[in-house]
Amino acid sequence: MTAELFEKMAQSIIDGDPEAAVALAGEAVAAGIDPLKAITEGFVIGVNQVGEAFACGDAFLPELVMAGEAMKAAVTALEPEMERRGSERQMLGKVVLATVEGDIHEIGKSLVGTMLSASGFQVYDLGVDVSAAKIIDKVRQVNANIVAMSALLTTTMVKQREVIESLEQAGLRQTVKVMVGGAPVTREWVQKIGADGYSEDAIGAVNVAKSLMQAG
Ligand code: B1M
Repeated sequence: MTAELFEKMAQSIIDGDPEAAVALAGEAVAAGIDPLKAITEGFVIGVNQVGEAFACGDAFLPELVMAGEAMKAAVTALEPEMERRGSERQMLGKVVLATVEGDIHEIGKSLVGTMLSASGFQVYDLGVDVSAAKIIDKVRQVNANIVAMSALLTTTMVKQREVIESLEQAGLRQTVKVMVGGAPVTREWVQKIGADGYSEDAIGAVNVAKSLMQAG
């Protein structure tokens, strides 16, 4: 039953059908299925399939766009339930979150933001294609504890390093922790750019953010 629902979820993304995706998200919530499980075991399977097809030339940009739209609609529909399930309500810390400059992939970044805020962090989500200057302004404005940056392209990962360098130049690097993520990001990259934390997924991002707060 759940397996069948997950298959339909993946198919709704492959079909690029936001209405179907939202309806299936609603079914999952009504059935008491963990929304994050619905995303990772249902919808993400579909978006990965479209991504793979795109990479080998079996799918084209319109399909990628439609899959992205359907994926975004599904995650948006599941957000209230993810927020509702977040049990810890105390304020754990302030996080400035963004997808780096030149990169418009927003779904994973937003999922990380939802999980962080459901877990008790105050999240300032600056959106996508965000410059280092904007990130620094926000860090100053809200006195952030953590800068969290997503990058989905090998060509935009370098912007994560640029933000770290800008934080250093602005004299803020000692006061703020930096965590990074996104499909091309690896542990080696994290070490190379001198970030403080990294996670492969949204749940892991919450654990990393918590441990960075404890590290002081
Ligand atoms: Co793009 N795209 N895309 N795309 N796209 C990828 C990333 C790609 C791998 C597809 C492929 O070729 N197989 C490829 C990148 C290749 C590379 O650089 N190595 C690619 C490309 C090439 C492009 C364009 C250049 C295509 C073109 O125009 N020719 C273009 C670039 C535009 C730009 O940014 N300047 C482009 C555009 C798009 C769309 C706009 C059409 C759309 C995005 C829509 C949107 O976001 N609103 C899109 C999509 C949908 C994808 C794929 C298919 C799916 C991405 C996604 O949403 N995944 C993607 C292939 C793939 O990843 N399978 C692909 C689901 C999401 C939940 O996962 O974002 O990985 P993800 O986030 C995860 C983790 O990475 C992690 O947690 C999340 C949840 O588990 N995570 C963090 C993410 N951020 C984190 C931060 C953290 C911690 C964890 O701490 C701070």
